[in-house]
Amino acid sequence: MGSESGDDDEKPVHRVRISQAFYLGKYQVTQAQWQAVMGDNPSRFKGDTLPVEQVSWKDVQKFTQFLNAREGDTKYRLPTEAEWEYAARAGTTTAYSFGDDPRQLGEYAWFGENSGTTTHPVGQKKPNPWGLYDMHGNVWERVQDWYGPYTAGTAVDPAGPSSPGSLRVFRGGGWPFVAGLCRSAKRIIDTPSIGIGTVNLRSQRVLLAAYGHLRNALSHALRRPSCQGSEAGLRAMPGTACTKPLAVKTLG
Ligand SMILES: [Ca+2]
Repeated sequence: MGSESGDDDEKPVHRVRISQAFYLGKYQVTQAQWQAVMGDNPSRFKGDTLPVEQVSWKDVQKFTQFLNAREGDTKYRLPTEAEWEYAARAGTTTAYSFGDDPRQLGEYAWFGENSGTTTHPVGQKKPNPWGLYDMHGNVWERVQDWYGPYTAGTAVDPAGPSSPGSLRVFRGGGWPFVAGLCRSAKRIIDTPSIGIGTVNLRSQRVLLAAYGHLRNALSHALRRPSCQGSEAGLRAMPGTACTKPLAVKTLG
């Protein structure tokens, strides 16, 4: 996890073990899905198949609470930052999941050079090696952790600072960003001042992780006329199973 050639807060590169299997949304949560669960749509750029944005970390907690309540379970949550990077890298150690050459980024991501200063429907660009879309662009993704420094040595299921902080972190590139800000290891700090006058920097997506049979659960939860055909399309990551832990996987 992390990058020695990246920014200071991406160091030190360290090994991470993700001990429990989990499912992750193949696509960003769309506005139709958000609307079906929450009954509102705060997004700046409107469209059923566009990723939802303008949602706070607390908004996302409510979203997952509602989903969990429907299922009578606790399986839905945001991924941790480590889980996010594990999924984004998909076994790679390069700057992007397709390699190190930013000239290829346009094949995989909507970012500053090709977005036309707007978000785009989910899943239009090439996925990463594990079939996850928009991991390098379109809109940012929220993670569950507080923002904090990395430490050396192997970490098992790291979940960020143990005590509450004041900052969250975004991952996963975005439509206004230059290529260097869309790398797998890049961390964007969510400070209260970032969003002022810079609406794009408030854009983020919801990418849910869950334990258990998320595909069926979320499909069931979102099966409404308003979002037919736009269910999350969740998939298990290769090598994972919902009933047993992952084999040891490492990053960086
Ligand atoms: Ca993204």
